[in-house]
Amino acid sequence: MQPGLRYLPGHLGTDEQRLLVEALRTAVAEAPLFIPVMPRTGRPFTVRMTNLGPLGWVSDRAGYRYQPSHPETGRPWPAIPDRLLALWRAVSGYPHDPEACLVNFYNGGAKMGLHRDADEEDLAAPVLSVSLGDTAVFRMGGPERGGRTETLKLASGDVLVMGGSSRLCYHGIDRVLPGTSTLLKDGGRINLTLRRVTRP
Ligand code: MD6
Ligand code: FE
Repeated sequence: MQPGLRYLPGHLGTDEQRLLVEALRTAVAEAPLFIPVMPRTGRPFTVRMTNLGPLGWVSDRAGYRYQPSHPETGRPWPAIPDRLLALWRAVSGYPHDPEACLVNFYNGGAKMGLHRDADEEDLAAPVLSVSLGDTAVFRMGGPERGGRTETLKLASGDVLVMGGSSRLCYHGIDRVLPGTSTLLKDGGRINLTLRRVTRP
């Protein structure tokens, strides 16, 4: 494993996972999932997204960026639930709160190509990821595209902290394994990534 990568399997119990899903349902009613498109080409992502917090990550033909409002409703993103802030304070090792929580929803054949999370000004803060629902095959590489990679299965309740020298490593989701969790009534997977965006 890359230095600075911390994998906390089963960190969240099933009751905590259910409460998080409940909070997310409320948030998604206010800030609906949307289908982002790739910069320049306009090719749609296979995941659907929304955000929580003062800033949200979006991708459209103009590029990747953080912005304070939902691209379709124009309304501010809903707040990050307290239980997610508590998780960040407990495990991030970073003294300031996150400003963005990206919500990715995978169903059907959704996946996420290899990428780096590099749109944040504050790269000293880790990115904290929470997996809910069906298990995903997560691919982790190194700092260069095309290097050696390894896979890790991320199950419901697993937490991954990408900090230190892993913070800018390539990673992605090869696929989601259907029927591996009963947390979400209609199946699929939710991934939450908590990020500090600005330098405090
Ligand atoms: C996912 N995760 O698990 C995609 N990014 O669906 C990410 O892209 C990610 O897990 C930064 C840090 C941790 C992650
Ligand atoms: Fe990422």
